Amino acid sequence: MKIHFYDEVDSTNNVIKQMANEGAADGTAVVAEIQTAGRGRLGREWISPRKSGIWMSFLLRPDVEPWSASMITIVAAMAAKDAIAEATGAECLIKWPNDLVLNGKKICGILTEMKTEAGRVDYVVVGIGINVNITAFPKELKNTATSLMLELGREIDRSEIIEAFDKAFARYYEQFLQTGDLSLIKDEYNNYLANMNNKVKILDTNGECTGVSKGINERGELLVEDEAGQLLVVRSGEVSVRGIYGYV
Ligand code: BT5
Repeated sequence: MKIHFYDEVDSTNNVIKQMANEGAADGTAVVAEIQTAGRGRLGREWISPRKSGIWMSFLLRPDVEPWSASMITIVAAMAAKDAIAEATGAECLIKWPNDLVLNGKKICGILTEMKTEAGRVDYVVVGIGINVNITAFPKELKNTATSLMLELGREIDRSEIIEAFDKAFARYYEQFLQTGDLSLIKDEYNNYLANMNNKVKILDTNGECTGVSKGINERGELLVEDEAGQLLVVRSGEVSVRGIYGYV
């Protein structure tokens, strides 16, 4: 990755998109100290206070079909999990598809966006937010969000995590490109999946249902066994999956 450092941006995903439209190369990355309009999925807000997190996006130009680009979120989640473990020793769990959790609270979120042209991927932007040295969250996030500092009780060097992420992502992304899917990654992902073999609730625009999480398949879809013993295939997108006892 070739990283460009910024002080303040609206959203690092926006900065990378602009660079992509101007012809930036695969592997271009942006890190900012603060985001004034950090985004989650579906236009939700991502709070990104100054100097206390990793607010980072990078550009990929894989030669893949649009449907497979969402798998890159899974690739990035694995890399972020490894990076945090390597730099701090903390073992996060993955909340499918795009969150990392530590001690039951969200510590990292991933926002993957793409541009297509003539049925092919023109580019993919992967945005990662890791709460590193945040000391307090707004009231509405207190029960669901946390930071490495709050969990580990010490200040963490952000650059070590970025460096470890760069290496881990290169390794997993290579595996993804080699097969065009997640067949080399899914078993390890499932080892770290929150609620694996537990009851989960799937919420989408049509309502909700419950079943037992059986982990992801090689396309990154979540398999959930319903009460009748049928396997449902849940695609990422406008769904969220929760354990039945709360946020995770
Ligand atoms: C995500 O969305 O989790 C994706 C977050 C991606 C953020 C990165 S930072 C760099 C890049 N630039 C951007 O503008 N974005 C990316 P989602 O699953 O929709 O979760 C959003 C929800 O998480 C919000 O509605 C809040 O409830 C909660 N939230 C907001 N800020 C948070 C934080 N810092 N830590 C934990 N939870 C947060």
